[in-house]
Order: sequence, then C-alpha cells, then structure tokens
Amino acid sequence: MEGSLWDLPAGLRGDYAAARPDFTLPQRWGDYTEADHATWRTLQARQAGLLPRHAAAAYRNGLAQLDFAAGIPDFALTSGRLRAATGWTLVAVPGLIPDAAFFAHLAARRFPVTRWIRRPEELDYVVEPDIFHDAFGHVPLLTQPDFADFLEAYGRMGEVAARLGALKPLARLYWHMVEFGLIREAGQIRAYGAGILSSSAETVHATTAATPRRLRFDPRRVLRSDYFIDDLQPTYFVIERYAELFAAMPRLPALLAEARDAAPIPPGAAAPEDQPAA
Ligand code: HBI
Ligand code: FE
Repeated sequence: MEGSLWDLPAGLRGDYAAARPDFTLPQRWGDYTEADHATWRTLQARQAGLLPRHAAAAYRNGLAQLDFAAGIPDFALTSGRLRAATGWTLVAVPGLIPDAAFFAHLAARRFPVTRWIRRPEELDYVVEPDIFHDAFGHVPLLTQPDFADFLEAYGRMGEVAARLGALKPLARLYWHMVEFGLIREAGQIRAYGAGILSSSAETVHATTAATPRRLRFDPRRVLRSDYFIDDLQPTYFVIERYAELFAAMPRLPALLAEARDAAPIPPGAAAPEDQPAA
C-alpha cells in the first residue's frame, strides 16, 4: 500500500519527482551546505538548554545515543544506532507523504525523515515538517522499546482505519500521543512528543503553562479530540509509562469505529469523562 500524490496538499517544497514509488529518496548528506548545518546547530543548541527541565528521560537518553549536536545527522549512521537499539531505521523522504505510504514505512519499522532543513528566517515556525522536526523531534524516542513497538503497531493500524473509514480518528492518536504526548515522571510533567520537543515555545508551554488542560491518556477521548495545527495546544494527554500506548492497540479497531460515528470534541473543550493528569 503506497498511496498517491493526490492525497497531499499542493505546493509542498520537497523534490517529489526524485522520489521512488515508496516516496523515499537518497539523503545525499554531502549536499548539505555549511549554512544548513549552522541552522541545525542553532535549533539544536536552543532545545538542548530546555531538555534537562522539560523533556522525558527516555527522550534524553535516546538523544544521548545519537550524534545530533555537530550538525545535520547522516541517516546511515543514525540508522545503525537505532537498529541496534530497537530495530528501527530512517529513510529520507521529500516531505509529507501520502498516508498509505507513511503507514507502510512505520509498519516496517522505517521512520520517514524529511531531507531538507528550514530557512534561517523560519527558525521559530515552519509550515511543513522539516528534518529538524522529523529527526530531532521524533528519532530519540525510537530508542525506547515500548514506544518503538507502539509506533510499528500504529503503522499496521493504517489499513484497518482506511477500511473502516476512520483515518481521521487514527490521525488524532498520532497527533496527541506521538506529536504532543506528555509523560508523568516522579510527579513531574515531561514532554516526549516530537511537535513539542522540536519547538522551544511549545516545550515550555506544554510542560509548565497554567492554561492548558492536561488529561490522563484515554484512547476513546483522544480518538475524538480535534486539534489546532498552527497554534500551541490547549489540551495535552499524559501517560504514566510508554507501554500504555501499545496496550491500547487491541481495542483500537472498535474504538476507531466508535470515534468515526461520534461528534468530535473541539480543541480545548472539556468532556464529561475527563480525568486531570495530576
Ligand atoms: N508524512 N513525512 C510524513 N510525516 C508525517 O508525519 C506524516 C506523513 N504523511 C501522513 C501523516 N503524517 C499523517 O496522516 C499521520 O497523522 C498519520
Ligand atoms: Fe512529526
């Protein structure tokens, strides 16, 4: 299952013509300029200062196993480290790829990483995910075995959700628990989600601001919860351990069908079943 380009928004900036049928392409690490590496280091240094206070231990441990401080990582080297830790590898892609192709890579423990990096004037916000979001945000946690197993199972759920007409609820699970997930460690709220940890503003907001709702992870609630794609999140879901995510997967086909037919919960709204996280 590979999906087609027509599922994608128009005007994406990657080189889709250079991609193979599974949407991968060579990373061509030698082609990055010194300015590209400098952009990475600027973003990396800013996040590094926030991680001790705000990031989950598993994320920090994963990052420490990867050579991410010197500049844009070479996927061949990162894949070697990752393969040893959890059997995952990285593949380079031009940017967002169709759902079916994305799910097929995850199901095979291949994480698609955009090959290009944002322009210097986009340090704080970039519309499409770039290599800093994809690699710095997502890859460290792929060294965590329970999370790694969950993400593979998530990929396999793509075909189930497509058959059910429930891709939207499945995308909400990715958004809230892969991009914007929080975990409680020793009584403290810490971030593990890639959308949080690739943004300095969201890293501080998600873990310490007084305004957002922080709710106990409840898959039924998550699958119904709409979100903002271009603003700080008003609601976050909090796990106690990564194994909770994988443990929810056997119930997912039934919950996806239920969420498909239920009214969505608007971003930031309360629901009767809500349980505060701490
Ligand atoms: N493609 N490269 C890339 N990265 C994503 O995160 C991504 C994607 N295609 C589809 C997709 N995400 C979403 O449908 C997920 O919510 C499942
Ligand atoms: Fe992402």
